[in-house]
This record gives sequence, structure tokens and C-alpha cells, in this order.
Amino acid sequence: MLSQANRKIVLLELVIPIVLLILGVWQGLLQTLMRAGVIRDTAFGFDYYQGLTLHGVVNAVVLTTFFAVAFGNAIMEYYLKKKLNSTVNWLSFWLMLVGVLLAAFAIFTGRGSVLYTFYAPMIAHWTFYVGVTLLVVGSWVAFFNWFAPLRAWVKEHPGEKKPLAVLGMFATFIIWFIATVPVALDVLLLQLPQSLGLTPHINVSLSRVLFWFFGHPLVYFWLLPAYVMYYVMLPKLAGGKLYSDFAGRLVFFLFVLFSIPVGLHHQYTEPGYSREFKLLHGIFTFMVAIPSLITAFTVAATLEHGARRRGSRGLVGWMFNQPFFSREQWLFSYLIVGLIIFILGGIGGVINASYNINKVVHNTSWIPGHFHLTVGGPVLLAIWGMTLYMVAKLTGKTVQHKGLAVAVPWLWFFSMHFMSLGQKWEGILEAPRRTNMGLTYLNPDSPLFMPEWVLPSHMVAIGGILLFTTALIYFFVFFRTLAGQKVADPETTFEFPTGETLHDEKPGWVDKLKVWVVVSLILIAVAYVLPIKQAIDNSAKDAPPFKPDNPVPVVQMDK
Ligand code: HAS
Repeated sequence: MLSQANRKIVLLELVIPIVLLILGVWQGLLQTLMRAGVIRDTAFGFDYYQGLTLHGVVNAVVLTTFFAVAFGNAIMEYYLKKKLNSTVNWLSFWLMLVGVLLAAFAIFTGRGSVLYTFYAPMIAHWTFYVGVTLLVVGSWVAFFNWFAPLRAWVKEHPGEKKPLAVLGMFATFIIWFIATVPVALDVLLLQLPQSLGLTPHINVSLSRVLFWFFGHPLVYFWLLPAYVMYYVMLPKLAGGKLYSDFAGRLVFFLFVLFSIPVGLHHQYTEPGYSREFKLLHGIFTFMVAIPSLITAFTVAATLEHGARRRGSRGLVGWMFNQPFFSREQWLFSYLIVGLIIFILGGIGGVINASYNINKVVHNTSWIPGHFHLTVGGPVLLAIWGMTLYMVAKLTGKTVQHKGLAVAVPWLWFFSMHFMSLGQKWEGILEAPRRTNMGLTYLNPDSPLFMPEWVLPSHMVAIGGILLFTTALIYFFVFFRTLAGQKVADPETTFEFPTGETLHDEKPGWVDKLKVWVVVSLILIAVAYVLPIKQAIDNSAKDAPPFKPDNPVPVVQMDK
């Protein structure tokens, strides 16, 4: 059960980003068509970098942050059975919303085309930075609001382990909080003053190292709510029991430890940081793959347990005896498809992390190929599935068109692999990850014609069209559900599917949040103190700003 005030806030936090996502996926479609040379980059009003910024900011930042806050708010009230302070929650909501509106102003007026990574020395209008800051601060406020109910719960349940879902969402926001402090420093001390014209130069190395201090943990902030669903909800939907409760707790613990001190793997090719630290960050990056590998085995064992209870025999029979297309357990399809997509997505990450291979793929189309299989796979499908589930429960309605609802993740699976494999193929052929020169490279009359990029770029465009069509089906199901008849009283019927545990081990130290934070801070200090010092001393500290205001000059090299 959720309190009335919290139900309203959570509903708004879920519906607003889904409405914005319509714009986000539309821009994604345009990217693929433009890069395949089908349309010019200004064909629909926005130029390439403006559209790419909108696509990245809405899909990767706004949707994920609003969802994590909404999901966390619901998890805390549901599992701790304590009311959240609704005044604080409204404050968090308004901060995030005003932040989004300010950033939208910069992007829509063409003064914020700095992409979701807002990389120095590119400089946007000040509203972009203030907007992003408010969005982050709003999410912090929501997080701080969870401590009082947790403390009260611990007091009332001495010696009991914390609910796994609660622990998972705390892990998500501990990572988020630690990681957003350096990017806040980057924005407030370096980027915003320059945007306001108060400082003539920016230290590019420092700004970038602070950004990636945040940028990689950011991806686990996106991923961990999905992991909460895999550990807590998937076992129930699969008709089994979570194989090991300890494994779940250990996984969240390892993410808090290793998801942060890894940012230099995004900067292997950049000067200014010593090789030893790049190597150290590379080693930590391999460590951060371990919790995902543990998850792969734990979830597989959980699925196997469910299937064997239903009578599956043989070594692999259980793999096929899953409710893949069940209308009753339609949420299962969103979670399982996300997991299957993550197999290739995760392997791509391990390839990127390898220092020597990274030089082949860095800044090529391979990278979007990797992240569409991660953030566009398990993360997006978990968000879509859980948003649909929660919105129906919060409004007392039933999900409409369940057949279509189940079709969405499977269509997404096919389309996403089609697009991503095209991107990876282009990337291996050295196509850049960002370019507004599609028509030039793909024009046989141009001296820059790259014939080998034609086929993969068309593959990407077909994948983009299929993905966009699938997204429209999801929006149809979502809004039909929202507009449907009320059939139950949301006051009493809200629930999360919650699985039992097969091996309910004693958690010991992995249940102690303070231990997590202390060890994490030690690893961060080891990994970051010297690279940040090197960045401060770096000779690139005097870069003048570059304002990519629209229209961005397009170099016409084909004549
Ligand atoms: Fe990444 C770049 C390395 C995971 C997102 N990554 C990016 C960027 C994004 C991103 C957005 O080391 C681009 C940033 C930019 O704009 O420049 N990534 C990794 C590694 C992992 C990884 C090692 N990435 C993610 C996740 C993301 C994400 C998750 C989003 C949510 N990534 C990199 C590196 C770069 C990078 C470099 C920089 C590249 C460059 O040069 O620019 C690991 O966490 C992956 C570990 C995962 C696995 C897979 C486990 C499999 C599971 C599924 C099991 C399936 C089951 C189903 C059980 C090892 C859990 C069974 C089914 C049955 C039917 C039985």
C-alpha cells in the first residue's frame, strides 16, 4: 500500500518522462535516417547536435532519473511500511520538473547542443547547467527522505535483514550521490562560470575527469533499479524462488565498491592522466563486471528452479519452460528480454574495457552499438515494464491489450539487435560515433564516399524504424491503460510481485550500508586523487570555450 500523496507524486514522476520520451525516440529515429543519408540533418527543424542532445538528455538522463526516484519512493513505502514525508517529496518533484524545463529551454532554443555528456570546452547557455543541477538536487532530496523511515524500520526490527529491494535502491542512490558530487563541482565551479562569461578559460582535463567520475557510475544508477526487479520480482513472475538472497546483497555491495573508480576507461585515449592510473581504472572495470556475472548465474539458477518445479527435465529443458509469452505474467517478458539483450551488451562492455581493443572502438559507432544494448536494453525494458505495471496499480486499472504489451519487448529485442549490430559493424569499419555528415560519406559523387559504410548504415536506419514503431506500440498500450476504466481501489490493491528465497543466508557484513560507503570512499581516493591532481596541473587548462549554438556550421566537402 502507498499513501495517497505519494501515489500522486509517483504517478506524475512516471507519466511525465514517458510523455517526454515520445520526443526522445522521435529524435532517435531521425538520427538513424540522417546518418544513413535518407534525410538532411535539419529536415525536421532541429539540427543534428541539437536533436542528439535532446535524444540523449531525455532518454538517458530525464527518463532514468525520474523513474529511479519514483520506483525508490514506491519501494520505500511498500517494503518498509512507513509513510514518506510528502512535503519533502513534492519539493523533490518540483525541483526536478523545473530543472527539466530550464534545460529544455536551452536545448529547444538551440543554445544547449552540448550532448548529454556536456563535454568541455563546449559551453551551453546557463539554463542548461542550472536545469541539470536542479534535476540532480531534486533526486537527492527524494533520497534524503528515505533515511527516516529506514531508521525507524531498523529500530522496530532489531537483528533483521533489510528488505532486499530497499537495500538495492539505497545502493543505487549511494552510488548516485557519491558520483554526482564531482559533476556538481564541474558544473558549479568550471562550466557555469564560463557559461556566464565570468571565466575566460576552462581546464578541459579537470572538467572531463570530474565528468567521468560521474559518467560511469551513472550507467549503474540506470541499471540497478532493473537489478532490484531481477532479484526481487522476477523470481515470483517466473514461478520460482530467488536462488540466493546473499548473492543479491553481495551484488549491490560490489556495485557500490567498483562502479565509481573506473571513469578513466572513457579516457584511455586522452592525454594528461598517467598510464598507471588508466590501468588501475581498467582493472576496476573488470571488477565491476563481476556483480553482473554473479547476477547472470543467480538469475539463471532462479529461473531453473521455477522451471524444474513445473516439471522441466534435462540439462537445458528449463531454459525453454519459461512464461516468455504469458499474458498473465506479461511483466516477465520485459525483464527476461532485457536480460537476454544484456548478454551481448555486457560482453561489448568488457571489450571496451580492454585497453588495447578500446583504441579500435573508441569514438566509433561501436560505442552507441554497446550502449543501446545496455541502457536501451535491460534498462529501458525494465523501466517500460515497471512503469506500465505501477501506473495500472496506482490508478486501479488493468493493463490493456496484453498481447501487444507482451509483443513490445520481443519486437524491441529483434529491432535493437538489428540496429546495434549495424552500429558495431560500422564502428569496426571506423565510422565515427557522432557525425552530421551522413549525406557526404554516403554520396558516391563525394571524394569522401565510404562505400563500406552504406550497408551497415542502412541496417541501422531499418533498426531505427523498427524501434520507433515498437515504441509507438508501447505508447499506445500505455496511454490506453492510463485512459482505461478503474476496476479496483488503488488505496488497497497496490503491490509489488515479491519472490520468496530458496537459500536465505545470513547477510552479515553485506547488510551494513556504512561499511559499503567507507570501503567505496577508500577505493575512490586511491583511484582519483592523483589523476585529479594531474588534471589540475595539466597544460590544457587554458582552453577557450566553444559554443555550439545553432545552426552549427556544416562543412560541405563534397563539392
Ligand atoms: Fe558501458 C561506454 C565498459 C556496462 C552504458 N557504456 C558506455 C557508454 C554508455 C554505457 C552510455 O570500458 C558511452 C558513454 C559515452 O557517451 O561516451 N560497460 C562497460 C563494462 C560494463 C558496461 C565493462 N555500460 C554498461 C551498462 C550501461 C552502459 C550496464 C548502461 C546501463 N562502457 C564500458 C567502457 C566504455 C563504455 C570501457 C567506454 C568506451 C569508450 O571508449 O568510449 C559491464 O558492467 C558489463 C558487465 C555485464 C556482463 C553481462 C552479464 C549478463 C547478464 C544477463 C544474464 C542473462 C540471463 C538470461 C540470466 C558481463 C546479467 C538467461 C535466459 C534464459 C532464457 C535462461
